[in-house]
Amino acid sequence: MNDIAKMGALAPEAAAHPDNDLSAFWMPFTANRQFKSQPRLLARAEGMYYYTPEGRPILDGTAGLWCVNAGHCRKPIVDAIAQAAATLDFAPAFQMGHPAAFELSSRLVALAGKPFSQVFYTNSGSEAVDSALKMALGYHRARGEGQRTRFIGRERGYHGVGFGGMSVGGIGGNRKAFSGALLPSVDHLPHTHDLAHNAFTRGQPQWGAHLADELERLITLHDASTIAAVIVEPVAGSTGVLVPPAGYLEKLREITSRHGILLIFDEVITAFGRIGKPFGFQQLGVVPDLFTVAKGINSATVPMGAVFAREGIYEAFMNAPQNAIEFFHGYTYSAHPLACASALAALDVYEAEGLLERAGELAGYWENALHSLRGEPNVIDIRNIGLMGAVELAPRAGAPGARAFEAHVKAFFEEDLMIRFTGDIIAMSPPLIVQKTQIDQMIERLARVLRRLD
Ligand code: PXG
Repeated sequence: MNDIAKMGALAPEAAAHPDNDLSAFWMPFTANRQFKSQPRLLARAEGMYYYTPEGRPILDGTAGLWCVNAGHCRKPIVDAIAQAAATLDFAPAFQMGHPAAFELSSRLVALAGKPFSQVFYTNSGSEAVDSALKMALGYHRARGEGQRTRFIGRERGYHGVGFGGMSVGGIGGNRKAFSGALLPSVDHLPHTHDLAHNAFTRGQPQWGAHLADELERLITLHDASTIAAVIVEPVAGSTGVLVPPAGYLEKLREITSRHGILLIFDEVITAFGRIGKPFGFQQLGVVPDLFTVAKGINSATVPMGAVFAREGIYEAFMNAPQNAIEFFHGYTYSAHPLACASALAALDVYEAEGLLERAGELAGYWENALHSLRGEPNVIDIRNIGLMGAVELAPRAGAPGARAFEAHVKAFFEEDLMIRFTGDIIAMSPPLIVQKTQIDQMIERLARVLRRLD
């Protein structure tokens, strides 16, 4: 009897697939043994719903992993991918090109608006982050400031899992096992999460802008001339929707500009409509020098990420000799034809349905719905911006993280609802097509889960 059949008693859904053996797939960022003892399988998806192998609909409260912004299996995107696969399956992007890559770049740059003028493609957010860091180093070197090699990240920042992103990232657990191999010249700003001052804030907290002044302290310590870039998520997603205090990002912008340091926003989650405008920086009113995207760029249909560069960055590289490669960086699948086709189709859907502004329209409704959970058992904070929200639970004595993990499992099995968890924080970020009635259902289901938890 194979593994999954043995688990039949525990997980009838998994048993519906007797040919499956769960052991060979080493699952990413997963409690593998727990999952394989209680599998949560998704077989199909449409619109706002996933479906289990038996056809049980699961309301998607997280847009997959913060990424399926247009909703699942949208026909125009599916058709565009199928057509691309049949027309131009692959084309090299090194020293060659294909039309969709250029068309997509022009559309993306227009969507970002001035001062952004170039887009560089990757296959993931992690690669976008490492590409942006390398771009920052190359930019300074091309301008005769090759000694600027230091990066400043932030505690509780998540910038993916490449060596660069992990190094500037601020999640202890993601770094611990690899600590001997992190980038050498990295420092971190303090995070901005403070329950004593900001619990149950709606939108941007008023307290905390002064935490950006820590950058001045790091600049005094290291000297500005050694610092290439500061990288932050405009809204920290993975570590539980940490909304920037009012005035905080403005201060980071002012300090970095004054010292010739590049400001990189990691918009892998906040881009493509998540907080109310096409890009997070547009909603928050602070313009970085570089920003990274992935996920929503094509509603997560084909792996794709990108770095946007403001005017002057690309140009700094163009002083290389004629016919020389200007930036020694790129991926086999940079601007893959299927990814470009899916992104063009996703942009069409976003524009036709007004989805990149929809989080702004629904933000008030979402905020009220989410904050109605105040007073439910163990809820110690609720926070929100656009269509992102988090409910923080008091940790169970001696078992941090257990309560939110159980909420995730109960939501899936008992309430047909998909939510994310990190530590004892529950996070939600529905597809941008979500209806108000579906927001109500998510909150009602989550409330029932919270009432059933010890
Ligand atoms: N930067 C940010 C801000 C991210 O949120 C990455 C980089 C890395 O992207 P890739 O495509 O390499 O995974 C991310 C990814 C979660 C969760 O549940 C978040 C991410 C990925 C998976 C799960 O919070 N963010």
